[in-house]
This record gives sequence, structure tokens and C-alpha cells, in this order.
Amino acid sequence: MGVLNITPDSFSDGGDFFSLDQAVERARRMVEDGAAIIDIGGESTRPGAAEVPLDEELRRVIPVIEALRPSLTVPISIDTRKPEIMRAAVTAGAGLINDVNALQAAGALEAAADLEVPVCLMHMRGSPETMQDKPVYRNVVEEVGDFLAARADACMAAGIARERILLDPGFGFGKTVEHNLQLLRHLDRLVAWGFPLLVGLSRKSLIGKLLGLPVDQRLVPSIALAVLAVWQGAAIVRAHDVRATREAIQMCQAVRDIE
Ligand code: 9MG
Repeated sequence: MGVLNITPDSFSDGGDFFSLDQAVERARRMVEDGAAIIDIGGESTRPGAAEVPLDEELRRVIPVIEALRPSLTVPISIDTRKPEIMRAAVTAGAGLINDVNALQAAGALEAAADLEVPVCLMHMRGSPETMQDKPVYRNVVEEVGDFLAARADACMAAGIARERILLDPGFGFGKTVEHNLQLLRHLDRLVAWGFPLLVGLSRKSLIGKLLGLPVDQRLVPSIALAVLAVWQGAAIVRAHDVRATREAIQMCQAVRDIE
């Protein structure tokens, strides 16, 4: 899954892809590089980020989806927490909802059920504005697992088919470095439930904190983390550097799948 942030303050691309032409070009290049999904978001989810008003988020993402949909050969995912954006994005051609808030906003479950597209439910402690304020867990692997199981149950009760549900432990969302490492170390426990697992580790701040690297120098550690996730069974990797990540994952899968 290639990341396409349509935000002026995006933590990892500095908003370079904010103009329509640049966004479209960037998406096409990611597909050439091997992306199987393009994830489009108009609201930054980096720690401390403020909410974007509905009309501004619509203005950012819908023209990009409309411009891409006729010729793009892969599904478009809409990264949003707002039910109105989910509805408008799917009408414009998005085929997957990626919600870092796990469809907890008022009306989000109903929107996702009506739209009949796959949904990714991610774990986050708090909101992007507050999530890094000293997060505490008794057992992060169990608590993230319990939360995701409860959200998957809520989705199924709302009429979303089990086959349409993906889960994501939400690396970096309300977690310390240790919490992120524990989650990755035990990712196979979440995989074991049988829902496809999506992971986003690309350029995340845990790398900066562990290795002291700025965002533009996190490619190699991002790839190492992606490989560790795929090795344990993650189905989808959300990444900024698509070609290098895809090549590393292909090698990992070749070893993992040999008899
Ligand atoms: C939008 N976004 C930013 N980071 C993410 C992650 O780790 N997972 C998902 N599903 N979405 C993310």
C-alpha cells in the first residue's frame, strides 16, 4: 500500500504532493513501483496534528480520487475518520476505507456497512492530538488485541461481512518505543485470528527514537521492520518507499514460503 498524503503538513513528505498534478503523478509512480493499493489521506495523523474541517478534507481528497480512478489499475483506499468523507470517497471511486479511528466516529460504522467496501480498523490510544501523552498499558499486545476484536465484532453486528475486515495494531499511535517493539515482536498472535493484518511502520518515529535518524534517512530501518512484519504473516504493508519495500518483501516471502 503506497502512501499518498494530500496534506500541507504531512510528517514524512512535507506536503510535497499537495497539488493535484503532483498527487496524480506520485500515485502513478507508486503503482509502477509495485504498489497494489494507493492510500489517499487529507488529514495528517502524525502526533500532535489538529483535525481538518470536513470541507477542507473533501477539497483535498475527492479531486485526486476522481482524477486517478479512470486510469489507475489498483484499488484506492481512503484514509479518513469521517463518515461523510468515506461516502464521498467511495462514490468517487475508492474501494477501501482505512480508518485510524476504527469506525468509532458517529455514523462511521453505518457508512462503512452501507458502502460495502473492505475496512481497515486500526488501534489508536486517544487521538492524534493527544496520543503520545505518556501512553500506559498493562499488556500492550493483549489490550490492542482486545480492542481490535471488539471493533471487529461491532462491525459484524452492524452488517459488515467478516471477509471485508482488516486489522491494524497502529504502530506509533499512542505507544512508546517499547510498546511498538512488543507489538511487532508478537505480531503473529494477531495474525492467528485470521483477519488480514495491515501494518504501517514506514518512517515512523520509533525509528527516529531508536536510531536517532531524521525522517528522510529511515528507509533501511523501515524496510527491516516491514520484513519482520511480513515474516510473521502481515498481509499489507503501508509504505512511502514502494519499490524498495516491495523488493524486500518479495525476498522475505520467497524464503518464508519455500518448503
Ligand atoms: C493513515 N495512517 C498512518 N499510519 C498508519 C498506519 O500505521 N496504519 C494505517 N492503517 N493507517 C495509517
